[in-house]
Amino acid sequence: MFKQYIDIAPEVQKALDNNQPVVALESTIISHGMPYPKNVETAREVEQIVRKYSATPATIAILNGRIKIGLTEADLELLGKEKNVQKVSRRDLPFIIAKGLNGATTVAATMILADLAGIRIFVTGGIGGVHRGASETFDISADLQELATTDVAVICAGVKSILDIGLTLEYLETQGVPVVAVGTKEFPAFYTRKSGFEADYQVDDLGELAKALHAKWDLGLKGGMVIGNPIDKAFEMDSDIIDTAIQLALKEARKKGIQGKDITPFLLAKIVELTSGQSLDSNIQLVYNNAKIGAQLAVAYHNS
Ligand code: PSU
Ligand code: MN
Repeated sequence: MFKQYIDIAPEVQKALDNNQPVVALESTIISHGMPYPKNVETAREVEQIVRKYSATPATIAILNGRIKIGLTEADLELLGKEKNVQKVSRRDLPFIIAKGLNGATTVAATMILADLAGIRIFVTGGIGGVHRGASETFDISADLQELATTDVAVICAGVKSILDIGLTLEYLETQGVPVVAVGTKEFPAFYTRKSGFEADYQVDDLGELAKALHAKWDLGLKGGMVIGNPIDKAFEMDSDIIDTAIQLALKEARKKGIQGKDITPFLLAKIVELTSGQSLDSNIQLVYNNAKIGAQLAVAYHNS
C-alpha cells in the first residue's frame, strides 16, 4: 500500500536488496537548519562520510508530493536553496503528499519514512525536545513521541539548550526510550560536550550498541533509541558564548511571538547570527562526527 508513495534511489534500493548497511539522513537540517550554501555542502559531505565508512546514505525528503529515499545532487540543491520547502513532521506528511508539495522532513517524519523503507539507523545533528517554558506553551517536539513508537535509532549530538534538556530526558524516560552517550557518561548538549545530565548508558563499543538494538527490536520493544555522540573537543563552543547567544535568541523569539514549527529554525538562525557563524561551524562538524559513528553502527548492526 505505502509503496505507491515512495521512490527509492537505485543506490539505496541495491543496498537494501543486498542487505547492506544503509544510513538515513534528514532534510529539515538542510532546508530549515542551516543557511545556503553551507547547508548543501554539508549534506553532500555527510553522504560522502557515510560512504567512506562503508554504508549507503539515504537522505529523505518529499519532492512534488513524492517520498524520496535517497536524493540526487540536484535534489539537495533544491532543498537547500528553494524558499518554499515546507517543514514536515508526522502531522504534515498526508497533506504535503496530497498537495504535491516539496517538504523537508524532521527527525519524526524521517524516522517514519526510514522505517517504511526498512532503514534502522538514522544520523542527524540534534533532535527536537521539550522546549523551555513548555509547562506554559505545551511545546514538546513530535520527535519525542516518534522515538517512543518507531523502530529507528537516532545518532545526534545530544539536545541543545534552546530546549529544556532535563525535561526532554524525563519525557524520554517515561516513554521508555533508551538514551545513551558514546564514549562518556554525560549526555551531550550539541554545541558543547557537557550538559550536566547523565545518559542512561555509556557506550564504548558499537558492537555492543548494535547488539542492544537487536535485543530491543527482537523483543518487540517498540520505538527508537537516542544515541548522543559528543562534538569533538576541537570544535566545541565556549559554554558562556553559546549560553549568552541562546538567551538572547530566546528573548527575541518571545518578543516576536514566534511559536510552533517556526521556533526551532528561528532560534538556530539567530544563534548563527549572534555567534558570527561560529555555531554553524560547530554544527557542521558535529554532524560529520555523527555520520562517521552512524555508518560504523550501521555496519556493526548488519554484522551482528
Ligand atoms: N535541531 C538542530 N537542527 C535542526 C533541527 C533540530 O540543531 O535542523 C530540526 C530537526 O529536523 C528536528 C526539528 O526534528 O528541528 C524539530 O523541530 P520541532 O522542534 O518543531 O519539532
Ligand atoms: Mn514544537
